[in-house]
Amino acid sequence: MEEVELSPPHPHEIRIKVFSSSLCRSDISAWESQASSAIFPRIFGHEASGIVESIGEGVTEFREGDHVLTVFTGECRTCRQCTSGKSNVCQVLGLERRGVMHSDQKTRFSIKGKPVFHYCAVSSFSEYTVVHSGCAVKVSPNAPLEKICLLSCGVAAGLGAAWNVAAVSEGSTVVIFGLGTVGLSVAQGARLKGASRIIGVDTNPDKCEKASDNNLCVPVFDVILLNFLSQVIKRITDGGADYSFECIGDTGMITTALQSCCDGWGLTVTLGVPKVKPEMSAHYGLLLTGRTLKGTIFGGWKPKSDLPSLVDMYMNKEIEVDKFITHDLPFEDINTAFSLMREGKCLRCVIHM
Ligand code: COD
Ligand code: ZN
Repeated sequence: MEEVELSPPHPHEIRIKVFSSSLCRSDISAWESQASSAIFPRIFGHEASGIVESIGEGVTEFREGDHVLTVFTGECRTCRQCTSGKSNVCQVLGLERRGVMHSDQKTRFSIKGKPVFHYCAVSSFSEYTVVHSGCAVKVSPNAPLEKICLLSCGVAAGLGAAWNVAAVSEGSTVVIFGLGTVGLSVAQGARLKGASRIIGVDTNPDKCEKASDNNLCVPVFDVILLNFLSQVIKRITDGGADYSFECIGDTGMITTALQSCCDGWGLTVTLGVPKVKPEMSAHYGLLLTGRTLKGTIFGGWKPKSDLPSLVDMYMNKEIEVDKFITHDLPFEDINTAFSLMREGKCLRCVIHM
């Protein structure tokens, strides 16, 4: 824990009093990944809710006191991607990887004049943060901020992968690799679209148990099956699933996911952010026989356009969020959240500022 200085919001930025921020696997992956070693010190956290504390010049859509969700991949609403109707990968405010603000490539945090870098343009493991106004979205003031923070990344990413990216159809078979919050949210999305069979694979028996307790999928504990995983899945799904999802963050599993779906129309969606080895390989025959591999960030949702309605769906009890919260922790115990996730003992830890 350190005292950090935070500048007022620059033009088109807002300063947010963070209310709650849940820990997502990619906070840990980015911390441990070799690729980001140059961007320290930095403040992680990107799955958060808060209240607007002040607004910069030119900001018209937010007012002090507005309830917001942060958005780790922004939406400018004017670039080629945003206006295409086909993509949520904004060219202006998309995923920020260098730890600086989109507008001037500088940081708003500092310690004794030395820059402290941002993460994914959000940095919510802090009492206050400054974000571009395109990297936050106003939500209903009636929604509980300590729950809906999960919609700012994990739960929405999983639901969107099933609904927007795969468009899971009624009666279909689905295999999900990795039963963390992201994988279980894919399962929830698939179930709501009427998938007839949802098989979940995880190496951690506790995660399998949580998945079956929540009645989200039929779990398979993959250590037992080791190298035969895709063969076993092919057998139990009559030649392969209609859809498979990689929610582990292991590029090696993309091959297994492709092998586990069927010839002709099998679709593999990969959501994981890998910690090591970003390259992937697969036999070309898997694609020649009609499979498709799709990647997605944030489940294809356009955050500003789509998140308010996901919050409303939660308020109307059409989607579940609460069951993914296994721990609530005060900010001073944030390191416990990191340990719990590293040890595979939690789904989401919500950290309260
Ligand atoms: N086989 C099966 N399961 C495995 C294996 C394996 N070889 N290795 C690990 N697992 C399991 C773990 O036991 C764990 O249960 C699960 O995989 C991963 O879950 P969590 O809880 O660690 O992680 P999540 O659910 O928070 O996130 C996982 C992703 C890997 C998908 C992560 O990259 C992510 O958060 N993506 C979010 C989507 C996105 O767009 N992110 C961009 C910035 S956040
Ligand atoms: Zn995340």
